[in-house]
Amino acid sequence: MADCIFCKIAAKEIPSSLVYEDEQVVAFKDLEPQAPVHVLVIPKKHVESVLALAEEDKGLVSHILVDVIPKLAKELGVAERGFRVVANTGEEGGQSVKHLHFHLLGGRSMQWPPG
Ligand code: DGP
Repeated sequence: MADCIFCKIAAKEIPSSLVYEDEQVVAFKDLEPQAPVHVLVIPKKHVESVLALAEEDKGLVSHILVDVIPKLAKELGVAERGFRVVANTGEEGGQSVKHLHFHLLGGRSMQWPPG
């Protein structure tokens, strides 16, 4: 989608620190890391948010949550101690980039409730 920064990252039109890529997904380091490990996992296809997911995206979401995030958590060394997966959605959810993304955060103790 034109003017979507994450579409441009997925298309390699703007640089990022890529940590993973396959046909459906890319993962890259967050520009403003909030934890020692802070990676964003995004679909290559433009989907605005969790709310915009459709029936046809079930396989994509399951690929991200079942295959990609656990694999990355292990590779990045946070699987054993624990980590957090966050999909900020909409204005009050704190979503600033309108392209679906899953934050994978780890390497420190997380607090609850979130801010
Ligand atoms: P959210 O607030 O949930 O929409 O998270 C968006 C995240 O995206 C935020 O943590 C900062 C990150 N981000 C924004 N622009 C860029 C960029 O151009 N490159 C990278 N690597 N991260 C970005």
